[in-house]
Amino acid sequence: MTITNNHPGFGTATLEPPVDVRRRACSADEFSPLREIVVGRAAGAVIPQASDPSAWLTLYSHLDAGQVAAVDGGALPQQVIEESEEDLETLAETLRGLGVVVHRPSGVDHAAPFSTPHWDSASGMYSYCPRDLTLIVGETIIETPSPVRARYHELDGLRELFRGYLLAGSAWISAPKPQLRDSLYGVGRDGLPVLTEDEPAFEAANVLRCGRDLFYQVSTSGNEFGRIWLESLLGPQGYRVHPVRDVYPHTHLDSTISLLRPGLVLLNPSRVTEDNIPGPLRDWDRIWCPEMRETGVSATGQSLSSPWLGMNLLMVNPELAVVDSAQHELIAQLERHGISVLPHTLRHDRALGGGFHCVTLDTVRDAPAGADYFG
Ligand code: DAV
Repeated sequence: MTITNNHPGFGTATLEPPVDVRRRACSADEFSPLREIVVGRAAGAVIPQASDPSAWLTLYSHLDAGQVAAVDGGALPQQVIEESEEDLETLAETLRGLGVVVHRPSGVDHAAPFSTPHWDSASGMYSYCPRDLTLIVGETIIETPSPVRARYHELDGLRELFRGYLLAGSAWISAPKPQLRDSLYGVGRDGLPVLTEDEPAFEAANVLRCGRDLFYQVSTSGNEFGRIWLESLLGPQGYRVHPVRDVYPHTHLDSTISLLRPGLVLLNPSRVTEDNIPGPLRDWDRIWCPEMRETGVSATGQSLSSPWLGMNLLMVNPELAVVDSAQHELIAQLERHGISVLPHTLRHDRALGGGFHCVTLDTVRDAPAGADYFG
């Protein structure tokens, strides 16, 4: 679609999507055949200072105040950035080779400090995990209200792309801008940080999509208020938002549950039990994820994620997955269930806190929006 604005005195402005945006965003689940995707970038990544309560809460929520005081943020070693860029480009090449249109975030200066009337942030964070902050539900692009202060401007890197999808016919909305005041961050009796219910706050990676049904994990990166907001938006459109509580308290859902295809789910046996498995998934066949092969946390000596990042896989279609090449047992299990695997590596996945699901954002999949997989 080309739109021309001929306002007198302002010359002519033509609104056109970027050349690689030819259709609207449309992505309704985690497994239908992939057509377009964003692959993240490591360049410019900065780890937020843990002295910020929102960074403590979402990056180091397993550490108490004493332990987190010893953690350093800041720019990552150049080698980590370069090797991660190589690995992401290899992933992008593989996907292109399968006919998938690959978008990349544009450059953002994540090192720049910024502030609001309520707080200062010493830096931004990164464009490594496009999954984290944008939730695509059918043809609607939803910018989610991350509780992390350093991530406030992160979606600048996807703005050009979303502008293109809007011109191509997608809806593009943002949740109420969170204020992220100090009162959003508390400390529990165990000395670990908690997200309060001050305002709606959640990250897109707290959510898994499955047609008409969405699973929303209540955790340090998503509160009940955020779930209520999402439900207020999607409920009237016929979606069901299922809360996932008491399964995993730290951040995202995608190293705990992976939806592989209709009727088949991969579950993290250290977190999911017969008692807490989300109701709609009870009738699905399960693969209990085998023990992860420990891949280490690389040059930084610090980790933003658990070893279970190995189950953070990307489904290309219901018969094909991109999986960490080190996870031989998981790969064998998937193959036994008829899923072929493209083994890939992200050498610094744990240092940067993102596996193949995290470092991608599937913007177009061939799936009927609103399909009912549980009806
Ligand atoms: O298991 O450490 C990682 C989630 C990444 N999106 C974990 C959570």
